[in-house]
Amino acid sequence: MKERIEQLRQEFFEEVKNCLSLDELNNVKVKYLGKSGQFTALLKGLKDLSPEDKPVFGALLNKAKVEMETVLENAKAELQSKSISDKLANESIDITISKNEQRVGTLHPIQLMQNQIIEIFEGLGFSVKEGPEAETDYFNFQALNIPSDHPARDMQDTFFLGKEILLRTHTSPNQARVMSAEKPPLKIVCPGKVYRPDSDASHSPMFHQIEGLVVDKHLTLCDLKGTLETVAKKLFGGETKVRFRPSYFPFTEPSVEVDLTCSACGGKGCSLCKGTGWIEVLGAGMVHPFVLENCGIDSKEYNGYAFGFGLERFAMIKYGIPDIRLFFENDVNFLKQFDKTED
Ligand code: 2NM
Repeated sequence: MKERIEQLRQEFFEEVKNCLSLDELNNVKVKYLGKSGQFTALLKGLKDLSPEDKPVFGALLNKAKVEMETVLENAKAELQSKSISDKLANESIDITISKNEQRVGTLHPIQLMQNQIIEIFEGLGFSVKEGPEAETDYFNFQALNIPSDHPARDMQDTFFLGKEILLRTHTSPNQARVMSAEKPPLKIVCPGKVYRPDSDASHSPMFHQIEGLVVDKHLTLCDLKGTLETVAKKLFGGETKVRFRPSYFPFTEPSVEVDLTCSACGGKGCSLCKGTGWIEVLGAGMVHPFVLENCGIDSKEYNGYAFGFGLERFAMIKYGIPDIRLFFENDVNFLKQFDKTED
């Protein structure tokens, strides 16, 4: 009996030592210590021993059992920690792999600016009218009272596509088209691309304008100023003030340059406004009676006001962009700054 206990014990230790996994270890446990295990059989045989032998072998069996269970527990703990460190070694995560990113395109900052401005004008009752970018000499110049010796009509200042056809230099020709086709009262804004052979940090050969036109009875410069002030406050903040300075355009009389209080310093004076507290942002005036008459509107019954501005200039002021060429370089790092979904 004693030899048998010792033999099983040795075999058990040997098998436990050779176990490479928790499953294998469990099999060994069942083989020796399970219900029908070999060591369990010895325990069951105790009852058949003589009363003298019982306590002797009982004590030996118990000692061996405690030992075997301890060895089993230790082996189990060892295999568990080995399985965790194996996992850590084999299942590394490659943090350099690029995520499967699907970038969605965004609206261009000029388009965002245009949408914002159009929404404000629509709220004031203006409707949006678009027209051709290749325009006739008549609508681009003649109808707008631009004389034949005006510098804009020079080859150097306009992209001519033919003798009578050119890339529009402003969006006003579209307003002349609307005035010629529809009856007053009119309240329209014309957004779109315009073209002038100019190129430096503040001029691009193609840029975007929005021009507004209201034709009705008894309009005054005050109506013009009120409209522009409302739009300026919505765009640049409620503190914004509007200032008119006398100017000249062939298609308006009187004509004004319009300044807004500088949105960067609030009118105190800074580098953006060159210390003046004001920024020139648009041109405007009362529509010249000749222009109304050219478009078939009776200038004794109706008058009008009009204004025009460049979207790039507005966006440069609003977002502090130093060079107009940034809008047209298609640099994703520049463009995505305006993408609200990236925030
Ligand atoms: C400006 C400045 C002043 C203007 C005039 C007209 C029209 F068609 F009614 F004659 N449209 N836009 C206008 C007037 C545009 O842009 C600087």
